[in-house]
Amino acid sequence: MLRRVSLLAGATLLSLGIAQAAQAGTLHNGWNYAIDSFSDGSGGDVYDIEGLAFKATSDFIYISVTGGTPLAGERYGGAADGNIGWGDLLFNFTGNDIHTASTENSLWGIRFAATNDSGVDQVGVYSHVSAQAVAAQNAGYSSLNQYYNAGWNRTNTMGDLATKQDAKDYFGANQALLNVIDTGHFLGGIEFLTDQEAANQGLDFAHFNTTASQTHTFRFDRSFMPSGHFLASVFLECANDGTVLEGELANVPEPSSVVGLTLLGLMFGQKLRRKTAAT
Ligand SMILES: [Ca+2]
Ligand SMILES: [Ca+2]
Ligand SMILES: [Ca+2]
Repeated sequence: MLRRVSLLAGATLLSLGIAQAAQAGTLHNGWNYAIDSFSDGSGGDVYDIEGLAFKATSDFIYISVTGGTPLAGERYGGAADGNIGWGDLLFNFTGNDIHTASTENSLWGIRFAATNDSGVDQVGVYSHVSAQAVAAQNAGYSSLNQYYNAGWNRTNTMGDLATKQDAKDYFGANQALLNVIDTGHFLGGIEFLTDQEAANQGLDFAHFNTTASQTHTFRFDRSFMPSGHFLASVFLECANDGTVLEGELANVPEPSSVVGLTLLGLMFGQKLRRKTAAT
């Protein structure tokens, strides 16, 4: 029994170590950042995304986006609903391009903007997601090629996707850009953090000299997402800007269970020693 407990505690500690080592991307203060070009927002600052950041603990996944677009979007007469705002965040753990993953309903999606044109009703986290493109009804770009041909290719135009070709391979060159959830399985809600609460969690976009007027930070239960390597993308509804973060979600155990197991191991050890001394 003692041996089994010690082995378990050892294995748990080992996976904790891996969790800390395996985060990809630009790390700062425990967050993984994808910093986007500050000058690739077609239509000006209000349509410019400056960064996407990610942090995982044993209990929560934290996400933050910064840019010029308010959470409730911007009024725009040319959009079917009179408003252009944030699309949904789409997580892809499959290693395939986003169209393939969408066709297979194997994306995860987060609707964080309550007034956008998402295909699902509730704000929250979804698994088994297929995605759809809503730029057409939001006076936007029909494809990545159209966006690039309009002159918006800059350094870091697609965050962690380094080259134009990488972006075309992932999103398709001439296909409509998938930027909101179409269908999915609702897992649960998200909780927004104030800027102060986000700073308390170590969020620090200013380290990368961002100057965007809006930062939207939220968290949700760690158990909603699997472990593994992922690409996460977010576009505005009009596809006037978008970015991609590459990251890794490791299997992180509850710290309380590690402490518990270690204590249990110590107790068993003491008991055994006492028994040995008595005989
Ligand atoms: Ca940008
Ligand atoms: Ca809209
Ligand atoms: Ca961009």
